[in-house]
Parts: sequence; structure tokens; C-alpha cells
Amino acid sequence: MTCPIVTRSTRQVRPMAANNQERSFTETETNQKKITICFTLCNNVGELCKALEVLKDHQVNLHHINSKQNKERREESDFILICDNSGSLKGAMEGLKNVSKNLEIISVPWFPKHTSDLDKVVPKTFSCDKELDADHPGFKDDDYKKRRAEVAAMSRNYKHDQEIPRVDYTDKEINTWRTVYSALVKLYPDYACERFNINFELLQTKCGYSPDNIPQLEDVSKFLQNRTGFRLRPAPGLISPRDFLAALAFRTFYSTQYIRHYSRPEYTPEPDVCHELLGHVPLFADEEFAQFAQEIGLASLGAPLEYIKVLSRLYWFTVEVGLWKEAGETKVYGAALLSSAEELEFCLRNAEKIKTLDPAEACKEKIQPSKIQPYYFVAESFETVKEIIREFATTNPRPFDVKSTQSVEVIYQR
Ligand code: NLE
Ligand code: FE
Repeated sequence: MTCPIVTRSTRQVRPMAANNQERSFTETETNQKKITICFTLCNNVGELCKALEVLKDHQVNLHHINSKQNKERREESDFILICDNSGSLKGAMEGLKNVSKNLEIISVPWFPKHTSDLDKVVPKTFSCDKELDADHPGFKDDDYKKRRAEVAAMSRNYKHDQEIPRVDYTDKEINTWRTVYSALVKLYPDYACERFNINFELLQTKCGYSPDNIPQLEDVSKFLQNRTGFRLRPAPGLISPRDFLAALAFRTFYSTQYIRHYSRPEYTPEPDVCHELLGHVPLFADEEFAQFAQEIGLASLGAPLEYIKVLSRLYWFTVEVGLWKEAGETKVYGAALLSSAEELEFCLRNAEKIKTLDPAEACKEKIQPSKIQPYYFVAESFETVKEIIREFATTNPRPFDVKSTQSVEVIYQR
């Protein structure tokens, strides 16, 4: 399978072969209205007719069909069909077994095809609704928990074309921001990668980044849209990997708005507004990085759960806690490190914890988002990181490819 063709766009994704599934929001949903069938036929007169006769005989309605010459056996063709999950499908499958080879039903989960489809997804969060873990710095602070829940709830019912609700941050919250910000700006010049530092400076001059002001997601989102087409979408907490990665395909980044607990500004075990604005935003203002993040998102669309699991590990060990080299020096581009003064210093001061990025190894490692990492992966360069993700995208088992397009509306007027 070839790499997704990516054109600079935020808006629309077109599946290139099959997939027209009804929406399904759970990994386990089995009663899908449409199903995808794959099989192989010999290139002989009337072979396809036999297969279509089987569907007709069993009253199975066909919506989409396409074929491709088999890569190894050139006298054979691989077919992908999308049919209604109705009629006597079981009988049809029995019949197809007799007239084809490699017969398989593939369950393709629903996925968004347009930015507006993100409104149909009720993001599954890991953290917002449940009680804070006992080791969360705000665990014993009821006022904090109430405020955090209140801010998180502001993202509920958000629609893609709305303004992101503004949060009236309290003095206490601004103090926390100031502490986080002041500690980090001292470290960035030596620790952060160049692309980050260039854009961080721009955010300071053009987007209200300062120790005394927590920028509003809406303003930052507008700034990013002008730079790279990336936009922020308010989130109530950590989003499940499938939903989170799918949004990246539309250059959309789920961002929390509440702030970490004041008692531990140098490290928090979950995403918060400091993590999003300081850790992630500067690199989403970089066109090449934005494109890279979008490619990760495109690779996730409609992919099987097993593939998503591995992809989210690659995402974690690169976008969140990654290091790469610049002129021989190790620099940080991982957002979870760039938003934590504690871990930012820790990761570069402990050379024995830094290993060369090996995708096979990174794929096997479990993600531990709430802990200081046991070790970090360093890549030779940003190019190496991109190549690794592109290579992984070619192993996607989904039976289609996607292409991101900039849609154009034609208005006739004289
Ligand atoms: N540990 C990070 C920080 O303190 O900013 C947040 C990580 C979120 C995945
Ligand atoms: Fe993050």
C-alpha cells in the first residue's frame, strides 16, 4: 500500500478505494449497516459475473466495487466490495467461497471524512469524568477538582465552527501559569529544538504569550490557522487514541483548558493548558511539523485497533517525548517534555536514559503518560522521524488509502 497522498489541507479526507461505513463509535460494534468484502478472482471471462450472481441470488445490495491487479500473481485481481449488511449475507459468503479465493469480511470502523464530522464523535476521555488518581497533585483539593471539572465541561457540545469558549482564569491560576512559564523559558534556549524556539518567539510577539497571561485557545487557534491551518478543539481531558489521532488528519488538535495544580507546577501527570500551549502549539506553527502530524492522523483513519495501538506508541515516543539531533547536539521536540521543567532538565541530564530511536522497539513499549519516562528515544534528525512514520504508514492493513483534499466551492455569479 502506498503512503497517503497528503496535500496541504485541513478540511476533507477522501477514501481512495473502499469504505463507506455507517458511523460506529465503539471498537466492538458489530451490527454495522455496511460491510466490506475482499476476494481474489482469476482474470477469466465471466468470473466477476459469477460472484455478482451470488450477491444477487442472496438479495445482498452492492454499493461500491473496485479491483486491482494482484501484485504477485498478475493473472489474478483483488476485489473490494461494500455491501449492505442485509439479505442472506451468510449464504452469500458461502456462495462466494465457491467462486473466489482469499475471501474475507473486513470491518472498517467509521471515521470522520470532514472537519465537521468531528462533531459526531463523542470523544472518549480517559481522565475527565473519573475521580483524580490518588497520586494526582490535586487529589485532596476539592476546590481544585470542582474548578477543573467546570473548565473541562466548557468543551461539552462544542461544534467545529464555533468560537472556543473563553476561560476567565483566576489570579491563582495565572500564578501557576507564571511559575510554569518562567521556569520553562529559561530552559528553552538550550534544551528545545530550533523549530520550537523560532515559533515560541513568534507566539510571544504575535499571540500574547507572556508570564502574566494565559492565552485563550480561541486566539491561539486563529493564529495557528493562519500559519499552518492547524486548529485547536477544546477537550475535557485525555482523549482515546483513535479519536485523538483522527482529529490530526484534519489538522485539528484536542486541547484541554484547565490548568495543573498549583502545588506541582514543574510536572503534571495529565495534559493541561500549559502542556497544550507551551508543549505542542509552537511546533504546530511549523509547516513541516504540521504536515508530519497530519500524516500520523491520516494513517489512523479507519485502521484496525491493533494498528492504532502501535501508531499511538510511535506518536507518544516522538511527538510527546521525542528528542532529535541538531548539529550533533541532542534537542527536545517532545511536547510532554517541553511543558515540564522537571522532565525537560531530567531527560537531557541523564544520558544513560537516551537510546537511538528504533521503531520496532518503540512499538513494543507501553505508553506511560503519567510518569517521568524510564528512557527517551533520540533520532538522527527530524527527517529520520518522518521516514519512520511514513514507513509505518505503508504497513497499514486497511483495505483503502486516503487522500486529503482542499475542497473548492464554485459559486456562479455575474
Ligand atoms: N508531564 C507533562 C507536564 O508536566 O507538562 C504533561 C504530560 C501530558 C501527556
Ligand atoms: Fe500532549
